[in-house]
Amino acid sequence: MRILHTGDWHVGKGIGGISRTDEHQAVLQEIATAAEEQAVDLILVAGDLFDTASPSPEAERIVYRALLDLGRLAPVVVVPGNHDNERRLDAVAPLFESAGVRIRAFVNNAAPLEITTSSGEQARIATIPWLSQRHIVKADQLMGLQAAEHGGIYRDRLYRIVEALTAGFDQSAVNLVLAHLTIVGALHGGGERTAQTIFDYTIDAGAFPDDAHYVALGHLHRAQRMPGLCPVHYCGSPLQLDFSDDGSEAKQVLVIEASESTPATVTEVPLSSGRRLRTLEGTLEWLESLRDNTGGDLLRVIVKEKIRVGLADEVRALFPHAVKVLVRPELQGETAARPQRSHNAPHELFGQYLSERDVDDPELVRLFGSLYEECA
Ligand SMILES: [Mn+2]
Repeated sequence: MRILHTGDWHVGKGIGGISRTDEHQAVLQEIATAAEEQAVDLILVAGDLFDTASPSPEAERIVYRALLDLGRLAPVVVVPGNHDNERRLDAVAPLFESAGVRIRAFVNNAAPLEITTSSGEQARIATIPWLSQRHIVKADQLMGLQAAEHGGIYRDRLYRIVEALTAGFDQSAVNLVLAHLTIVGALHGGGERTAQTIFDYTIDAGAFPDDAHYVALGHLHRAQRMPGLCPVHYCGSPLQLDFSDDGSEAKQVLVIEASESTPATVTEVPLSSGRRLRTLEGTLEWLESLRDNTGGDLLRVIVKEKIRVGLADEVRALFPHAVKVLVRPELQGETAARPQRSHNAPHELFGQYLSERDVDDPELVRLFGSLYEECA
């Protein structure tokens, strides 16, 4: 059985006010092409299809189109991520069912999904959508598990849910887990919500049993294998979503080959539709030397110059497609202890302010002086 693992699409996410709709459409098309070329029997989508809980109609159109395209190639199984609105996905689940797409929005019983592929092989899939602290107790109760009486923490509960969902794994099927969660020790790729990847919300990769053929994870945007008793993989996001993703890791989907009696082999299939997100940093002279070298990249430009009025505009003129221009960001937004200022005249205060910010612009000082004269 060949299985395609993707997730963390984040459709609807732009960057610095620039839409990435075209890239999302292209990369989802590329994923469908990969699924077709690899002749996969099953497709797993590991959450964060959307970037927000109330996506635009455009984002919905792109995601629904992609799911329908994938559903024509092989059975598709979807769990919501922390960015998705699970109730909204649950609402359209019956419509997608008829198109070969199973959306498993909630943990509401201990039965894994059983799918017979077109080649007649059996897949058994334990599905675990993103479970917030708020919802995990409810999921626990719905499954009839013995909730810890007091102070049971997220990790313990999630552990028990994994245990219950995988209890039926045996030799009669390819046993899979599809989940949106954080594993202890996993590396961020960029663009994740920090509040939802903190320590309390993590579980150990060892929670997944050795009779699982493969664990398909979403949530972290960097593709990586986690050490566990069975193959546990994040597929990563298909686009670089944030400048904190330095682009050093290739974007990809994973294709898994497994049978009831053989362990999984995992192959990376690279994706190339996304534009590269790059950070350029240096003096104006250095940046000028790079201006014809940036292709279609989405740029963050960090300028290392003494600050003066119009500097950022000069840089924007050099790089009309720059998403962000930051002039000496290390000097911005500082709230450290400030010097005593209460007895200084306005022009002295302004002078102090400029020198703290490493601004060297006599014209600005002159302008301040004349404006102050006018108002005083
Ligand atoms: Mn995500």
